Amino acid sequence: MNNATTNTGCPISRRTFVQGAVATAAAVGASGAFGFDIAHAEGTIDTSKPVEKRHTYCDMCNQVPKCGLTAYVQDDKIVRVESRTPHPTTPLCAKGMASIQELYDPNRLTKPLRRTNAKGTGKSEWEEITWDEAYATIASEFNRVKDEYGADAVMFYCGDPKEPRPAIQRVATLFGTSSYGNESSLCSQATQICSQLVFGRGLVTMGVDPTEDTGSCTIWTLNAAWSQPNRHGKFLDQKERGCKFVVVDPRITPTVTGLADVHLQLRPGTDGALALGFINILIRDNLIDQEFVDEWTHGFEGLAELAAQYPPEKVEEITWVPAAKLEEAAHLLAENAPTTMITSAAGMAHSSNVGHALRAIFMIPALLGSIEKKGGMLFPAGSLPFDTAASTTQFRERELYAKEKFEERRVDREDFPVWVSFSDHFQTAYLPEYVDEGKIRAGMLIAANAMIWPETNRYQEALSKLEFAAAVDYYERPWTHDYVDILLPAAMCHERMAPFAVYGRKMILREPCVTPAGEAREDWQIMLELGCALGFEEECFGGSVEEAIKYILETADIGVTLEDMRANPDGVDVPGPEQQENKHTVGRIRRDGEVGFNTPSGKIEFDSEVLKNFGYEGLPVYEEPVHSPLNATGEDAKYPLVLNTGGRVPFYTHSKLREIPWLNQFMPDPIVRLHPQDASARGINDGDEVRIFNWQNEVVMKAEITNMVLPGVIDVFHGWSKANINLLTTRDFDPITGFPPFRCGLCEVERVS
Ligand SMILES: Nc1nc2c(c(=O)[nH]1)N[C@H]1C(S)=C(S)[C@@H](COP(=O)(O)OP(=O)(O)OC[C@H]3O[C@@H](n4cnc5c(=O)[nH]c(N)nc54)[C@H](O)[C@@H]3O)O[C@H]1N2
Ligand SMILES: Nc1nc2c(c(=O)[nH]1)N[C@H]1C(S)=C(S)[C@@H](COP(=O)(O)OP(=O)(O)OC[C@H]3O[C@@H](n4cnc5c(=O)[nH]c(N)nc54)[C@H](O)[C@@H]3O)O[C@H]1N2
Ligand SMILES: [Mo]
Repeated sequence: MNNATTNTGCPISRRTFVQGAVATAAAVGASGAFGFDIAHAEGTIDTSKPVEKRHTYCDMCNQVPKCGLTAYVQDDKIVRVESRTPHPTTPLCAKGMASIQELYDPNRLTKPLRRTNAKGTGKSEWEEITWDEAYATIASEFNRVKDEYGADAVMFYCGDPKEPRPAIQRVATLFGTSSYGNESSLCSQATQICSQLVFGRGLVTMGVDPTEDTGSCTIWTLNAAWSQPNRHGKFLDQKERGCKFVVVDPRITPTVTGLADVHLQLRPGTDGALALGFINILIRDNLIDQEFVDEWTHGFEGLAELAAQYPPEKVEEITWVPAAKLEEAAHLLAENAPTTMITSAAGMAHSSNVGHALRAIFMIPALLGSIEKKGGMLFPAGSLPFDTAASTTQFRERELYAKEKFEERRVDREDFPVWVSFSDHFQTAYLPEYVDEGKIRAGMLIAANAMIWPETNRYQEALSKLEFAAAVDYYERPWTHDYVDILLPAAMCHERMAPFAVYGRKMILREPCVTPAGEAREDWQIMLELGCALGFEEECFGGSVEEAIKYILETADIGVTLEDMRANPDGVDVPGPEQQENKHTVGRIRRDGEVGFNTPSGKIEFDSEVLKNFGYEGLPVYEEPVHSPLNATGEDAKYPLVLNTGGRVPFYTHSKLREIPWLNQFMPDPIVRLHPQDASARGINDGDEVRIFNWQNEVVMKAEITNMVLPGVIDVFHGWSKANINLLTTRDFDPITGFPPFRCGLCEVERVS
């Protein structure tokens, strides 16, 4: 199928635009014109009493833009929230504004609970217990499993929330287990690994946003308008200044309509072929920076041979992107080199061939000589010594991890050796297998959600088979907590201190704005107290979060103390080195101080020596998604629609926030977006109930008919407990990264009569 005629000028459906606009209006109303009205909370601002303004940062989207939030506090209660200004990331989106409704939701967990009926046998029943009882039970179960099977049989796991992670990793390492995992197993780590393979350095530490020097920016997946709104604002500023944008996305999103000079609307999962198409044109038309390529890259001849097999016409057949559009995009990038940069995100990483596809994408700016150039892809120099959740390697006990050779014992060693080389947390893809093989027998699940894995039922089964599991969350989530023995209440962002925030070279302390609800405690406190119960009283600072932060500041060794941060609530600026171009030419990129890049060849690797060493193909070969509509045979031929899942919506984060009145009004029910052609071929009208099914399972949702999606592709948001689309996604993991193909499965849709 060729969509040259169908994807031109189709506006996004009016309904979708209106939804976004209303979400914004509600957020403004929440703090502005309509005053205070929290559906769940009691009270409004009592003007006869003093109101104190306190500051924190929001974590409603689990991410790390850490948008500034100002809380108005009366009698230890937050009565209003608004954006903190000035602040490095502002303003708050609709989710941040609505955070007050989650904070005061009467359904929040407020007491530690112990199960009184059998796991996974219907509705959970619980009894209240004290924190001391909870810690004592967890410690005794973990120590029992450790004594019988070794520490690695105890898993510590954290979901998408980043804030709790340093404390979890510290306690896991002190306890002695190499089985620490987190949701990066299907989020950002594929990008990190592919960037490491090509450049010898992870992309998070690279300047992945356009700057005022950038001539062209390719947004290869990423719908920041909905997934990171204040980052989108920065893209819009660059657009206004004159930066040109290419957007690669199968859907017509607000990011596309707001930014794209060229939109490449590809079939999901075909990014690798599209990237080779770019490379083909750049080489064919002599648009590459031959001098840079000769001096600083490795494997060019092989790459050129591979790309020669992907002329634009063939790429059109595979990807459905019109050849003329691909030509236009490739030339636009070349015209702006070396101030050409590419940014990417999870959207395209969810495919069974991401390990090669993402590498091919990263090779494009390298061919154009845009690496280590201002306005291109510049590795920052001299970053502060903190990770995304503001902790140091000393705090996370990385020395102990290395000294005790945890890496050699990791459960994922055999399955994902490349992953193991670049990640100090295990790839959770084969968790069900590890449980079945007896390698993992107990678990501590912080901010975990079983519904995020493909074939969710396999993971729920695995959790229920654990000899013992405890979870920490804001809410009881039956789809996960029906399989645990103990459930602990977590304090929300407005109620906690750790971690502080780091924005470039600015550090801002967080202090709790109010006392936590009921007996809820913040994740760091819970982990440190558990660490004490496990016998690490001194290493866990007697359970004190404040002492932990002092230790982090001490080990960062940058001369900033807790007192300094308290004295400067708007932030402490730490002076740093100037940005510098071409650092690879003066030995400032490689760890050993030699010139070049931190790869085995010392160069940017088109042909990966690391991959070849592990027996993989070194060049970025293209492979069709495991279940593809092209030449489908057998069972696959019965399911002609591409199943594209997980495209973010502005008002929900994964499975979260469905309970928030200010947010759930915009999408009260799960919807599936279908192109008008596919809908009419199946007699489906807008708003009809439809069955989405494949060989694995089925779910029921409402149809939304829209030109936002390509014909032949359907779009479904994940995280609905009443219609979990991950019952239909498959465990066909990418062999290099272990990532699942959330974005490119197969299915059929029919009307529920
Ligand atoms: N089909 C499909 N599946 C996907 C994706 C997709 O695109 N398509 N995307 C994948 C990606 S990129 C990701 S990151 C994952 C998301 O994976 P998860 O993070 O596992 O998803 P959430 O639904 O946000 O679940 C977080 C849970 O933690 C709780 N929680 C939130 N914040 C905190 C906190 O600070 N402390 C504690 N103790 N609890 C907290 C919430 O109440 C919720 O129950 O989903 C993945 N799954
Ligand atoms: N409101 C909200 N914000 C969030 C989240 C949330 O749940 N809700 N989740 C957070 C998390 S954990 C993450 S990882 C980020 C994700 O951030 P984004 O990557 O921006 O999120 P998505 O909307 O999942 O994907 C971006 C785009 O990728 C496109 N896409 C889908 N399949 C393909 C493909 O095969 N190839 C290409 N090139 N593009 C494809 C989709 O159409 C979508 O428009 O968002 C974060 N921000
Ligand atoms: Mo993610």
